[in-house]
Amino acid sequence: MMCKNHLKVGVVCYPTYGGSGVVATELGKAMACEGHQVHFISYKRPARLSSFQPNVFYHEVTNFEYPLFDYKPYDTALASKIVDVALHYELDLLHVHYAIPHAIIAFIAKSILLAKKKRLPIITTLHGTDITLVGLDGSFYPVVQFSINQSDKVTTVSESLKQDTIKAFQTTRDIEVIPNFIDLKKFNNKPNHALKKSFVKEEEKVLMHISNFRKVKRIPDIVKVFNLVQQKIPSKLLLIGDGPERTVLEDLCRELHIVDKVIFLGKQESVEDLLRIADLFYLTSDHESFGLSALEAMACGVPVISSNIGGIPEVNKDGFSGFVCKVGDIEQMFFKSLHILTDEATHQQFKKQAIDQAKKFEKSKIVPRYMELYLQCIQNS
Ligand code: GMT
Repeated sequence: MMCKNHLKVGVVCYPTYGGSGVVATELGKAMACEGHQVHFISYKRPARLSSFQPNVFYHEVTNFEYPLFDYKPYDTALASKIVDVALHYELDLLHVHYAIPHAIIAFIAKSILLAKKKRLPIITTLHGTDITLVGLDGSFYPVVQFSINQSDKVTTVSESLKQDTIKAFQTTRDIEVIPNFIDLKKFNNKPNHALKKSFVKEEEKVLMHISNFRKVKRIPDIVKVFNLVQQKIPSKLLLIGDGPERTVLEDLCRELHIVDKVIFLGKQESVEDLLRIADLFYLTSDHESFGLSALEAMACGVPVISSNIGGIPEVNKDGFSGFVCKVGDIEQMFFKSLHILTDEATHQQFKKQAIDQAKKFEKSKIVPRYMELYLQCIQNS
């Protein structure tokens, strides 16, 4: 198996707007560029898999309608699809992203395949809330713990998430830290004055946040910081994405009388175009295993004001690519924003350093680490 030049890899991920799906898709596409055959298995075509690429296959998990099912048994359908794809395409391994429910479904599929005399090693990549939030809930905990221990290889996207996993799940598996990565050809600081002019006047700054607007992101903190900043520096806040917190945010903007200065852009495909027009990016979460959006901003030359939680300090270097502040400390975030924005030379220095920091996570440095792991996994199975 080791001397095979090209692997056949199955990838299970969430197709939705979110970091774990982005990492899974970009990794799969990078592997396909190297000539490996990559089979994505999900309930919807992943967001960043819209255009055709050779060696990339997509297998949709369809749900069986039956009046008895109040809850459609997606997990069973997913396991069956994995078994079918693994047998039909002779997969060498399966890489599942986000533990719930993918790791346990992978284990079930692997067991079924073993009964059919087919080996399928499993790599599970833990992305964050599958461990720090959802996985800790009693309704999932024993299954998550078991499925992590049953995976052939386990990776986390930061050292912080590795420590959280060991602490919370007392896992017996070795965990390898492989951080999120960035394509610096796609995410760069090429200016787009025309696009910037469509949002702000010449003298105005653009502050930005991108996420799925979940509570964990603490976006009201960003609005409150912006409210203070805009009283000192002419600026606008661009909020990109959508999710359960949207109405809370709209209400807050009305309450603070800043509706004309906060622009909600909804979900966007090419975030790199928008990031390039930003002067400062915010990621103020109270749980964050890595913070891919912060890395994307830094790669576009945008300094980051972030919280100090989870894996964020491994990405955003305090005083270099931006500032790392205490969760919920609006005043500190406000002062750090002013420090960067009020002096042009300081701003330019931070912009350059943000790119330097992002270079540490260049795709070409990180993707080969997954490849190495794939080969080890196949060799040991
Ligand atoms: O951050 C999100 O809301 C999406 C979430 C996901 O599971 O898709 O992202 C997680 O995985 C990303 C990719 O590894 C990380 O960069 C994010 O930090 C992590 N989110 C959290 O831990 C909250």
